[in-house]
Amino acid sequence: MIWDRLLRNLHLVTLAEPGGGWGMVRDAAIAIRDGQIAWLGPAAELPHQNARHTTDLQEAWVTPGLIDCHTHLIFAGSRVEEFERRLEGVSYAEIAARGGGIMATVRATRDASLETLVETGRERLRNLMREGVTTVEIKSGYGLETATELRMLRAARELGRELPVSVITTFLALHALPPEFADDRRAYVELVAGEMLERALAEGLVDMVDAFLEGIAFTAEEVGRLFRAARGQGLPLRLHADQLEDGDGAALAASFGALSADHLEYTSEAGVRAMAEAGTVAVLLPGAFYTLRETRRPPVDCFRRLGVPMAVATDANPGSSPLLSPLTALNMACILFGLRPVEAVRGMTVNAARALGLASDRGSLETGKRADLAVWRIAHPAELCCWLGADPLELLFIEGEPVVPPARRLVPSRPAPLRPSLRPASRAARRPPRGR
Ligand code: DI6
Ligand code: FE
Repeated sequence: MIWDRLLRNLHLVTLAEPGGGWGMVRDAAIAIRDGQIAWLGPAAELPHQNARHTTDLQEAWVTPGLIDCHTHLIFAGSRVEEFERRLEGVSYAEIAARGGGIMATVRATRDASLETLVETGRERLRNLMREGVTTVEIKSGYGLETATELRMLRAARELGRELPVSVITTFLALHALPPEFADDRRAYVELVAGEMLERALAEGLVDMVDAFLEGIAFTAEEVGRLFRAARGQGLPLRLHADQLEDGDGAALAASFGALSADHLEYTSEAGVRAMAEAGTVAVLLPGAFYTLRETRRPPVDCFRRLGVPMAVATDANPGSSPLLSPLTALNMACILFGLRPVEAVRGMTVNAARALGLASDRGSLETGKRADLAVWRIAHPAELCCWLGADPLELLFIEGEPVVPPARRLVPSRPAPLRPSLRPASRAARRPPRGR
C-alpha cells in the first residue's frame, strides 16, 4: 500500500496514553493516507517507505494540532476603554451593569457587515493557527437578535470554508439580556429557545449550544429552557459556569449531560462530583482569570482527584480575555492554575477534543485519526508551556496536507488594510497627486 505522505526524522508526542502522559516516541515516523494517520511509531519499525511525498522534519517534535475549544472570535469594535476602566478599579460586573462590557460589543457587532466580521475574524484565526491551532470553536452571542446572531454564525462557517482549519460553531444567544427585553426577560429566552435557535438550525449554522449562567447573565431556569429545546434537537451542550460566583453551574451542566462546563473558578466539590459522574469536561480559561485579575482559582486538585478531564482554551474575546495566543493560555494554565505542562497540552488536544465531542477522530496521534499535526522546533514538549513569545511552530498538517503557518498580524481588531497614514509609503502613494 502506497502512502500519500511519509513524515520522517521526527519525535512524536502522541498524547494517546490512557494514563495521561506525553506518549513520547523519539526517532519516529508518521505515514498518512486519505487525510488520516495510517501508521506511526519508531522509524526503525516502519513497514515500508513507499509514499507519494516524503518529508524530512529534521528532528522536530510533532504533536496533534491544537484545539481551541472555547472562543468568541467573531465580533466587531474595540473594548480598550473598558480595559482602562478596569485598571482604574471598576469591575467587569459594574461595567456590564452600566451597559458596557458584552453590550458594547453587541452594539458594534449589530452594525457590522458579514464581510467585516469575516475579515476581522480571519485575522484573529490566523493568529491562532500561527501557534498550532487546527480546530477552533467559535461562539455567537454578540448579536442577541436573530439577524446578528445568524450573521455571526455565517461568518464563522465562512472562515471554516476559507481556511483549512476546522471550525465548530456554538449558538450562545443567552450571553446577555439585550436592552430591548429589559422588562421582559422571559420573552427573550422564549425567542432564543424558539425562533432564533430554529432559524439558525435550519440554516445549518449550529454545532452546539452554550449559555452564560451567572448573576450578571441568566438563571438556571432560563438556561434550562434553552437546554431542553436544544437537547430536543439532539444538540450537544456547553455552559459558562461559576466564573464570578458559585451559581451551581457545574451541577446544572452535568444534569443536562453537557460536554463541558467552562470557567469554573467558584465550582464546589459537589459540582465537580456531578461533572465526574456525567463525564463533563472542565474547560479552564486562564486568559479571563488573568485579565479580570481574579484571585479564586478553579478547583484543579479536585478535578484531578475525582477524575474530571481538564481542557484549556483561550476564551479569545474583546473584553474578559483579549488573548489570541493558545501557547500563552498553556503557560497561564501552568503558572496561574498549577497545571503540569503535560496536563496543559492534553488540555488543548485530547481533552479539548472531548469538550467538542470530537475525541473519536482527533486530539491525539493514533492510527485512524485525522492527520492534523503541529510541527514544533523545540527540545522537549514542555517548552510549549514554558516560553512566552517564542514562536516555535514550524509547520502544520491539516488532514495530511501541509499548511504554512500564517504570518502574525498586529492589529486584529479592525479590517485590513491599516489606515493609509500608518502604511509604509508605497510607490503609488508617493506618486504626486494628479492635477484636478
Ligand atoms: N464569559 C466570558 O469569558 C466571555 N463571555 C462569557 O460569558 C466574555 C465576553 C466578553 O466580555 O465580551
Ligand atoms: Fe467565554
